[in-house]
Amino acid sequence: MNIENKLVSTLGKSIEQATNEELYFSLLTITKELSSEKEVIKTDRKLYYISAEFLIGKLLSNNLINLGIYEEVSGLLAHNGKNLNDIENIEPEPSLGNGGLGRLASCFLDSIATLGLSGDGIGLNYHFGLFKQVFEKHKQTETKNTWIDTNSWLTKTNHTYTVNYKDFSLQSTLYDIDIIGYENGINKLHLFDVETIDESIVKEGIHFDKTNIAKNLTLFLYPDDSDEQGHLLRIYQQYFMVSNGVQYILEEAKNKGISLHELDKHIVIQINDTHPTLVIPELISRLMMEGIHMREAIVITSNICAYTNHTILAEALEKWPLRYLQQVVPHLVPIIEALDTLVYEKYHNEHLQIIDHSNLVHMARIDMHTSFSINGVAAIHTDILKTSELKPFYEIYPSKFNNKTNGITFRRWLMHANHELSGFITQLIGDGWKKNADELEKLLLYKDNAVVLDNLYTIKKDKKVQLASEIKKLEHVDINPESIFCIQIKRLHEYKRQQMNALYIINKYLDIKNGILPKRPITFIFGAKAAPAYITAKNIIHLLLCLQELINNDPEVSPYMKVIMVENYNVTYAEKLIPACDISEQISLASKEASGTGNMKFMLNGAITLGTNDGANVEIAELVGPDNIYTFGQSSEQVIEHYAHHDYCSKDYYETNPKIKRVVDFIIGDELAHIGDLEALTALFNELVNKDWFMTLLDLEDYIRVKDLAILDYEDQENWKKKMLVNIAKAGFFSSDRTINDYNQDIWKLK
Ligand code: 26V
Repeated sequence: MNIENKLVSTLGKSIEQATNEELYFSLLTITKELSSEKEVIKTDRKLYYISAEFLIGKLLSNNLINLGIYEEVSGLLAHNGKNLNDIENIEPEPSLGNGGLGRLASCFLDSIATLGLSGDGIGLNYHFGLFKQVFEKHKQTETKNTWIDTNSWLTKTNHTYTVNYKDFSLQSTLYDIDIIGYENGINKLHLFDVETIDESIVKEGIHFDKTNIAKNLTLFLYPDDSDEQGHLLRIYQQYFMVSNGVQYILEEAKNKGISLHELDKHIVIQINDTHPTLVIPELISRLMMEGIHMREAIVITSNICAYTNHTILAEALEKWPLRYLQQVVPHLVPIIEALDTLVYEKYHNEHLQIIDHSNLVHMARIDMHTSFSINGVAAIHTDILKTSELKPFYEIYPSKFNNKTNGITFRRWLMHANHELSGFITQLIGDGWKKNADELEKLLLYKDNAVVLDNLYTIKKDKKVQLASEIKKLEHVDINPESIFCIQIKRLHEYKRQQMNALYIINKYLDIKNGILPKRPITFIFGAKAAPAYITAKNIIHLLLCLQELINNDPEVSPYMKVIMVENYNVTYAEKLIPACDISEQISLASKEASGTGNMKFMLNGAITLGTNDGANVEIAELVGPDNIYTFGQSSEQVIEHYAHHDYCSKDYYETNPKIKRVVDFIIGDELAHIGDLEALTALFNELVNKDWFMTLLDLEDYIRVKDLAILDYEDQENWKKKMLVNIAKAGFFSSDRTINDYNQDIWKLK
């Protein structure tokens, strides 16, 4: 049956007569049906990618693209007076992730299936996801993000397992989402849930009774952990994920007739950061229940598990008090202790111990001792892991360490997010780049072709116009598509230094007030969620929203600059913001951003990076060359030295540099005090002047200098267009197909 007939028969009416909602649900049903007819991918070995986050984004368009029917469906709809974009608006976006780590996991699933590798995701089915961000009185508040309809991408399976905790057991339900490879077969994303979940216990905002595990387990991703109950709930969640995962994996292996003694020949488990670490003792424990001796179970598990590190921030490397584990999963404690004893017997070195002298269990250390691969996510990040953060481990396990520079799926971040650019590229160089991203380099042939360069610029302009209308609709702010769009979108964190961008904005505002006008208006766009308990991050959002109010309503200033912090930044918003960006803000304190992946998405869409020498920015700079990127700030070596010698003092910068003092003082000046909450602004001011752990003031002057330069260079349009082209042409390296190929060659060896 062709698609039109299928659609009409599912709708029970003509396409013309159907509402967008009816069309969305019919397309969902048909897409699920078509994917169920696809072959499940099989390779010699199978990968399980286990992760607390899968930030999948909306799936309709992507699935249509990967099924190869996007054009047909959008054409059919258009023919009947409907618009696929409007239909997509109906689809709710799940927030099953927080940021880069979760989005990376989703890009990986796309590439794994596209490359025809057998690899499933394992995670949790959070009913309200992370949270939905709502701005009230220039502050972030949180509410639940409902995304599960009766008809959704989830398919209930009949797999169910019992998960045993100390005092009770829970029964799981497994929901699957098909992961459709681009012009290939399918894999699965397995999301476990608990039958007894009770959505009605969420009262105000995101508050709920944290003690009732049977009712609350899968309500939220990263529930508040500012108290002991919150910590325990995280462990309950993590164990639920891994125990179900292991039971599923073992069931599948047994069904294939695999001997558990040889399990390591057939499967590999990639552990995405430390949240799934308990998969290690759980697998050992279950192998032992099957009659395998502990020593052998440890060896098999170590040969199966591989660990990816995504951060060097100490506070993000999980350490659980042993007594919490005793309270939640006492049966795993003897195994963790046994692993710890093995380390002690071999090394006698406290820096390597899994359980430290204050009885904290270092989750990453379990991963590193009991796996065959430890990887960082960008070249500089892996180097820092080896030479400083994880040095003692590198010394004992040098051959386990390897780098896998992150990547992004071009299906979502170019073909879907930017049909115009994607089509134009294909027109120029054919569509080989869709499967072999390196072919984008062919674009370099057009570096001096004025017509091509003009077309690129026109497409960028079109995307800016589209974004402006979206921002008008959603944020009720007018922005000028002729202005330069500087965009910083990512989780709110001090190390990412949104506050430094805010100080630049203050500087520009004061300049304009003093009659120093930019040649062309500038639009500063932000999108970011702050962890609900992270006060400084919330204060930075407050500052940005106050600046937005002040600047956009000042008739003297607003013709020259605007500030917009978009509400509830998510994948869908990113898909609209990224193609419209001129200057991509990647301004983390060097050494702190493991990789970044937004930087790659912007580059691919023809934005120019303004960044520090951090994470994947370093590799972007190597690829495009110094003329096609703006870098500034102190190096990671310098920053690491500052931390080692405790010699950075923000107050010195504040007191000795009048330019810096001027902008920092503005935070607590009258203008903002009229708009915002002086207490919150003062707290932020104090943080910057007296602490500034992530060294905002260290790089501020250089940031202002280089950003001003970039803004000036934008006026040399002919050159700017060339920079755009070079960035797109050199982005091929950042395809997640390349990353996954590397994982497969070096770690997974699936076929
Ligand atoms: C850690 C924790 C600790 C407990 C509280 C909740 C929570 C939430 C997330 C995390 C880990 C964050 C790690 C992360 O997202 N890292 C990002 O990974 C990206 C993909 O590799 C990388 O591009 C980013 O640079 C890195 O920040």
